[in-house]
Amino acid sequence: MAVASLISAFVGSSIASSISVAQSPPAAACDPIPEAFVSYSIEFSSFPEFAGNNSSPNVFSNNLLNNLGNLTGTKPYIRVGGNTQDYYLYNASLKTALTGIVVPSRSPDYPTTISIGPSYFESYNTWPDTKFVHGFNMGLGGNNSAGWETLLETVPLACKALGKEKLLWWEYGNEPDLFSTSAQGPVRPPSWNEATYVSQWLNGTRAIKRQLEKYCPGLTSNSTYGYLAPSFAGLNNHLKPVKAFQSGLDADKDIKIISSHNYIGGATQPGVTLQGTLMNHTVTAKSVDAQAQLQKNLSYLGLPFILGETNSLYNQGKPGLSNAFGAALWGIDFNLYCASVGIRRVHMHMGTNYRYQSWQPVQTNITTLGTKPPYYGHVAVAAMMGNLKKEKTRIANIKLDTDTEAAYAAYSNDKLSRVAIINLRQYNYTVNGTSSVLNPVKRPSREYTLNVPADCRDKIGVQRLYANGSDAISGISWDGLSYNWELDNGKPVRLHNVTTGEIVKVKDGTVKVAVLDSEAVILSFQ
Ligand SMILES: *[C@@H]1O[C@H](CO)[C@@H](O)[C@H](O)[C@H]1NC(C)=O
Ligand SMILES: *[C@@H]1O[C@H](CO)[C@@H](O)[C@H](O)[C@H]1NC(C)=O
Ligand SMILES: *[C@@H]1O[C@H](CO)[C@@H](O)[C@H](O)[C@H]1NC(C)=O
Ligand SMILES: *[C@@H]1O[C@H](CO)[C@@H](O)[C@H](O)[C@H]1NC(C)=O
Ligand SMILES: *[C@@H]1O[C@H](CO)[C@@H](O)[C@H](O)[C@H]1NC(C)=O
Ligand SMILES: *[C@@H]1O[C@H](CO)[C@@H](O)[C@H](O)[C@H]1NC(C)=O
Ligand SMILES: *[C@@H]1O[C@H](CO)[C@@H](O)[C@H](O)[C@H]1NC(C)=O
Ligand SMILES: *[C@@H]1O[C@H](CO)[C@@H](O)[C@H](O)[C@H]1NC(C)=O
Ligand SMILES: *[C@@H]1O[C@H](CO)[C@@H](O)[C@H](O)[C@H]1NC(C)=O
Ligand SMILES: *[C@@H]1O[C@H](CO)[C@@H](O)[C@H](O)[C@H]1NC(C)=O
Ligand SMILES: *[C@@H]1O[C@H](CO)[C@@H](O)[C@H](O)[C@H]1NC(C)=O
Ligand SMILES: CC(=O)N[C@H]1CO[C@H](CO)[C@@H](O)[C@@H]1O
Repeated sequence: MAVASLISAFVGSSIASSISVAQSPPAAACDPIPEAFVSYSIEFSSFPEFAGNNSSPNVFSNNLLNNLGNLTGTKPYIRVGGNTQDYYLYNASLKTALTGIVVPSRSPDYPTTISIGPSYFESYNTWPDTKFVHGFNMGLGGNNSAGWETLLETVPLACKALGKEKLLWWEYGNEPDLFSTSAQGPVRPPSWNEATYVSQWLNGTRAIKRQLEKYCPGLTSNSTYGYLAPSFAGLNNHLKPVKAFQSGLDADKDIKIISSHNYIGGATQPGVTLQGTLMNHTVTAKSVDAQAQLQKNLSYLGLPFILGETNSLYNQGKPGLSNAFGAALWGIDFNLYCASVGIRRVHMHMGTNYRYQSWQPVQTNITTLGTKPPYYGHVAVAAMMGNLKKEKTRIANIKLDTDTEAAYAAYSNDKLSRVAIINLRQYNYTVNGTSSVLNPVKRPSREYTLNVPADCRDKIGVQRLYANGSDAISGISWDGLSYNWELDNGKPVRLHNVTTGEIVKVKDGTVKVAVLDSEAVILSFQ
């Protein structure tokens, strides 16, 4: 068992803690983590900006995806969907990939009236070695004849663009549990329930299958045809996931993955703060534990369970929180905790100009083109996972006593390989909104003492995810590397002002490592 005891004692002004780490995976550890654990979900209407097209591929995005692929062995899987998945209509005469109308009262962040043209599907060509989930429109598909026409017309375009190589699975409908209550405008009457959802889902997916048989017959076998579902927004909305399955959602046995969506809270929800909501392991664990409960309730289906769309705060994130370094630290805790409870993959959601985005793919008059802090958290998660194609890796949470720190152990081929420590105590780099290293409060540091494997080297490598504070929105580095757009278009660049190659020495079977408030470290034992 990964029993961990934490003994805290004040040593001068810093706190020393000792963590005991089990040398082999806990008995209850989940199956090894499948490849592409670190994945993304991209808003349907933003996909052409993230990926570009045949004549103008978005190389910056591809570089960022490669960085993660180089760490874990597989580029992130991309789910193309989200709210706008249920708003688009197809227009064969449209010369551009997408046109949209933003109605601020419905949402200031994305269009709610959308046309896509044939060139939309070019965006599936720009990232080599990447697998996708394409989101079909159920919101309008099951609402009116134009929506139904769109469904029939987009199947051939999507299946030909993707083919066997690039297609992961399909999705029909985003968050249909909110179809009759959506704040962006309902697309179903109040009578909408699990039974009507299931009958319409079966009706739509059977039509997709018929189109595939006609236009992409190579994509209709059991190994190439299937869905993520039900992609509900929550566990307790108007429609419930367990009841949807009980009502026959998988009658055709074509659901390959159970997909659920998760947000920690809302961007405008009162009382949401960086320290109290995101940099708080108790809150993160509680949110993920509810998903793990759903996973357990649906385990009789024998299907993998993923978070097909997730991020910090719904409604595209809160400025100053979701786009700050503190959210990158939250992302490490969140992803590793998901891995530790057996969630098989996590798709972090993003769209152009979204506050919680990992990167902004194009320059707009709202958000600067560039790599954003949350991306750096995903790099740290990928580094903790290691190459998932080469090694069987399991992640275990190490229980600590306070909710402002978190620790995890990674076991590769059943051997302790790495430990991550995330110091979630908020340290502000700016004071009252004024950028300054003149913050009169010196940045505290905690010293952690860990036992190390008996056959371990006498020197342990330490990598740090660093920024000037939890409120920093730039100047982030992982192990001394920057992935910023302005340096080398998202490729890693070594910074000369950040220490790297740090080593701690083993003494009496233990190592000590200091972790600043608002910093994360990974120790590598092998
Ligand atoms: C489709 O796009 C063409 C070209 O932009 C436009 O003229 C036409 O009005 C559009 N049709 C619909 C139904 O929006
Ligand atoms: C491809 O992308 C470029 C840059 O955004 C754009 O100017 C061009 O119109 C796009 N081509 C098509 C066919 O949509
Ligand atoms: C059900 O499928 C039929 C075609 O088979 C289609 O005309 C109808 O619009 C679909 N209804 C819904 C609600 O999906
Ligand atoms: C279609 O959507 C409208 C709202 O835009 C809703 O009032 C109506 O009930 C929906 N119709 C069906 C058949 O779901
Ligand atoms: C269909 O494929 C799934 C994996 O996608 C597999 O678990 C299942 O056994 C297959 N079913 C049949 C009937 O081959
Ligand atoms: C973390 O969240 C828990 C549960 O909401 C709360 O009791 C605790 O005070 C929070 N801790 C911090 C440091 O905000
Ligand atoms: C799962 O089942 C437990 C026990 O019946 C129940 O308390 C919980 O609400 C369920 N959760 C979900 C999301 O279905
Ligand atoms: C920002 O850009 C959008 C189109 O991309 C445009 O509609 C809007 O007017 C611009 N706003 C300002 C303040 O320039
Ligand atoms: C950091 O800044 C936030 C937001 O301005 C503030 O609520 C918090 O008290 C500050 N924390 C510290 C430790 O100064
Ligand atoms: C920040 O603002 C608070 C309240 O407005 C004030 O008491 C404090 O002195 C300010 N701190 C600095 C360093 O300016
Ligand atoms: C290192 O330099 C980069 C710019 O090249 C800057 O953004 C970052 O804040 C610096 N980091 C430190 C720790 O000073
Ligand atoms: C597995 C993977 O994605 N590897 C990539 C690592 O990065 C290089 C470019 O630097 C790619 O060519 C590889 O495909």
